[in-house]
Amino acid sequence: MKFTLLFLPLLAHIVNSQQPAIFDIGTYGGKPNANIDEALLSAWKEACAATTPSTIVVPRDTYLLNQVTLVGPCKAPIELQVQGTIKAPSDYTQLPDKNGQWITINYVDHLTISGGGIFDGQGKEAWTKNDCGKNPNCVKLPLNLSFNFITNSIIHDVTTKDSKNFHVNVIGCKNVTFQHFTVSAPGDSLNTDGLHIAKSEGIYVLDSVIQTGDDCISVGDGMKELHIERVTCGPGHGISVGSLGKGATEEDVTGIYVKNCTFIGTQNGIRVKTWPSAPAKLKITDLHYEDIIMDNVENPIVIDQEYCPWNQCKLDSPSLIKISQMTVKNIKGTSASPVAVSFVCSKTVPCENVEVGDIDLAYNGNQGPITTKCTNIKPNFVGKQNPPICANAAHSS
Ligand SMILES: *[C@@H]1O[C@H](CO)[C@@H](O)[C@H](O)[C@H]1NC(C)=O
Ligand SMILES: *[C@@H]1O[C@H](CO)[C@@H](O)[C@H](O)[C@H]1NC(C)=O
Ligand SMILES: CC(=O)N[C@H]1CO[C@H](CO)[C@@H](O)[C@@H]1O
Repeated sequence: MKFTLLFLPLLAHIVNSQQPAIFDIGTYGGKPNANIDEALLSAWKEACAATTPSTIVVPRDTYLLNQVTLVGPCKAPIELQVQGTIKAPSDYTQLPDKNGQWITINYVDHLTISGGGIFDGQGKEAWTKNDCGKNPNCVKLPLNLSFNFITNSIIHDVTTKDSKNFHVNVIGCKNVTFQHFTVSAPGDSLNTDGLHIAKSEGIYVLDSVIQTGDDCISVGDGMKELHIERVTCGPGHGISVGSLGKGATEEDVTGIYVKNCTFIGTQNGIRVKTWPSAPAKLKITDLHYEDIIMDNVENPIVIDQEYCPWNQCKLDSPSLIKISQMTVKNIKGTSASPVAVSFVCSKTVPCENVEVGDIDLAYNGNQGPITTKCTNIKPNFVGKQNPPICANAAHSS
């Protein structure tokens, strides 16, 4: 009798809170240290068809995965709980679809990815073959995790490691949060951007650590409302809007908020880059950078409208992209090069309404005094600037 009294309320609670149904990949033939492409696809198919919330579990072991595309829409919220490690083949020529990504998730509403596990791209071999910076006909390496048209979703407490190319690609998504998300790859791994986010709206990257060989977060065209808060970057190339302008059909970028972030030993801190001699006439507006710590960052604050790596373009016709409504406030720390701030704006469409306030950056090296570089920009200043910013602006073109 006592027993019943104790447990009735608990049972009622379980029924009421509608525990998600569990779809363990083991049930679908997924075994540790073996390939789980089919098991994961079968589990996804059933979980996605369920009319109540479902959770797919990849248990605390190591599994091998060649390539999967998980497609919605699903009938109810769906969670992919990765507790263990999912490993890519180290030889990327083994991938069934050479133009595809490693794990692609498309058209899902209310997706959760969680579990504390690792997506291991095993990129070490592929990085040695990546010459895409120099060779336009290079072999395109697959992305690790590709999210397309995902809405109202959260990806938290998982790690993506040693991707062969960008770690995460976010396109056409809306209201998606990455939290306690870890990206881990060596500083010398090629083209391994942490998150590349474009053509999306309402994306949040919070409380995350991104260590990689290329951009920590790169923002592509058509991005609206991106909030990056309490993210630590480094090694890597920093948080970058762009490069933009190369494609004639690119869309405007608006509402980028970077707050309470730390950059450790990165090549850049915050950066906006656009191509000269490029067709796109875009606007980049509402960029806000606040409360940021730079720890030994080579180029802490950069606008580069003459971005032209490997001499892939000509500098004679300026970028047609207009940068405006930008604030850069409370940036502290150390620069690893003497140029602490570099604002190189377009001669055709100068930067407008850029507000700079409370900069406190020191240079500890011996390549001369700390300086700033400013062309085609007249920032409004608030608070204190150390070093003085655009002090030589009268001489700039
Ligand atoms: C955004 O997504 C989260 C997570 O699914 C959800 O809780 C929230 O209600 C969504 N916000 C809006 C405005 O739909
Ligand atoms: C954000 O940065 C400000 C200024 O450095 C600091 O006062 C505040 O505590 C930080 N907030 C968080 C949540 O880290
Ligand atoms: C982003 C990325 O490159 N992901 C890698 C993750 O692992 C797969 C497995 O082949 C690699 O192919 C991907 O390149």
